[in-house]
Amino acid sequence: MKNTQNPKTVLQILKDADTRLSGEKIAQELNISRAAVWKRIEKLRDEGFKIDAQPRSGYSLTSSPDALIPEEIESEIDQESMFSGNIIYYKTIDSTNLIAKKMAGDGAVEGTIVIAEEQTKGRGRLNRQWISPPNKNILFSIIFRPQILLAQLFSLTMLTSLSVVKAITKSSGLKPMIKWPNDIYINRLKAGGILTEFDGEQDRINFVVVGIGLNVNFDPSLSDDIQNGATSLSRELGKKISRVKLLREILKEIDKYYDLIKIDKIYQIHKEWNSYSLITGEPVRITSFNSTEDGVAESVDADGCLIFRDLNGKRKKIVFGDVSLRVVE
Ligand code: BTX
Repeated sequence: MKNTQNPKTVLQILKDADTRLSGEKIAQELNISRAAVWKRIEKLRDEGFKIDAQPRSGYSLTSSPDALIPEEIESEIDQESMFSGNIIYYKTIDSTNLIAKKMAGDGAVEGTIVIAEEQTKGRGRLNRQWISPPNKNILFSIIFRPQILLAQLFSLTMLTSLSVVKAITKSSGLKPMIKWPNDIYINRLKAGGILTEFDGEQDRINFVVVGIGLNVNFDPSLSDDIQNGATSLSRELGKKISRVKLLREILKEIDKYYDLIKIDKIYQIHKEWNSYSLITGEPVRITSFNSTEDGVAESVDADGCLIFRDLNGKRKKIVFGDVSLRVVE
C-alpha cells in the first residue's frame, strides 16, 4: 500500500517534538547535513516562525505565524492530493489569477495553486476590484485541466463554492450560503467570492483557473473601500481563526469534489450546491447592463443558469456572466 503521509520536514519534526532537538538529530532523521538544517531553520525564522536555539540542547519551536506558507499547508495534506507539491506562495503579487493563468499557459500541472498574502490588482467579476488587506484573508487560485465540455464549466465554480462553504461549516460552525453565481455569504452578508476564468476553444478546455477570495480575519466594515453588506468569518464569530487550518480544509473538500467531476458525477455537486443556495425561492432583482428586472429565483440548473420567474409569471433562463443579482428584502 502506498504511504500517503508526506515526507517529514524540519518544521514537522520541530512540531512533533516534545523536547529540544539538536541540529545533529534533525539532520540524521532527514538524512541531510547539519548546514542544511541550519539553512532551513533560518528560512523558517524569516517566514515568521519563532525557533529558540540553545548551544547544547538544540532547537525548539516556540510559535508559528498564521501565514499561508506551503510547508504549513502541506504538512497535513494527503500526499495523493492533487495539490501536494504544487503550492506556490507569494507575500505580494498583482493577482493570483493572473499568475495562475500565466503558469497554466506555460504548462503548469493540474492542481497547482497560487496563494498570496496580498494582491495589488485583486479582481472580481467584470473587472471589479477585490479588496483584501495583507495577511488577514485567504486569496488563492487553482489550475484545473478538466475533461469536461465547455457547457459544464460552471461545475468548477460550483465545486469550489461548495468546498468553501463545507470547510467553513466544519471548521467554524457558521452557516455559510452560496449566492449565485459566485459569492459566499454568511448571515446574509458577503464574505467571499470566486472568479473563474478559462482558456479553450470550441469544446476543448485547455485550463480553468478558479480564484477564491475569502474574508477571514478582517473587518470589512472598517474599510472605506467596501460598501456595507460585507463580512468576514472573524466578524461573525467574534474571534480570529486559523487561516492555515481553514485553507487545508478547503483544499481537502476540493480534492473530494473534484474526484466526482472526474467520474462524471457533476449532478451530485449540483444537488448539494443547491442545498446551500441563498437565493432559491427568494425575490431578487437582476441587473444586466442597463436593464433591471424583479422576480423570483426558482433554481439554478446544472449548467449554472438561473431559472427566474418574472413578475408576470414568465419563466426565464439567465446565463451568469452578464448579470448582477441582489436579493430584495
Ligand atoms: P465580484 O465581482 O462578485 O465582487 C466584487 C465586488 O465585491 C466589488 O465590486 C466590491 O463591491 C465587493 N468587494 C470587494 N472586495 C470585497 C471583500 N473583500 N469582501 C466583500 N466584498 C468585496 C467576486 O467578484 C470574485 C472575487 C475573487 C477574488 C479572488 S482573490 C484570489 C483571486 N485573484 C484575483 O485577482 N481574484 C481572485
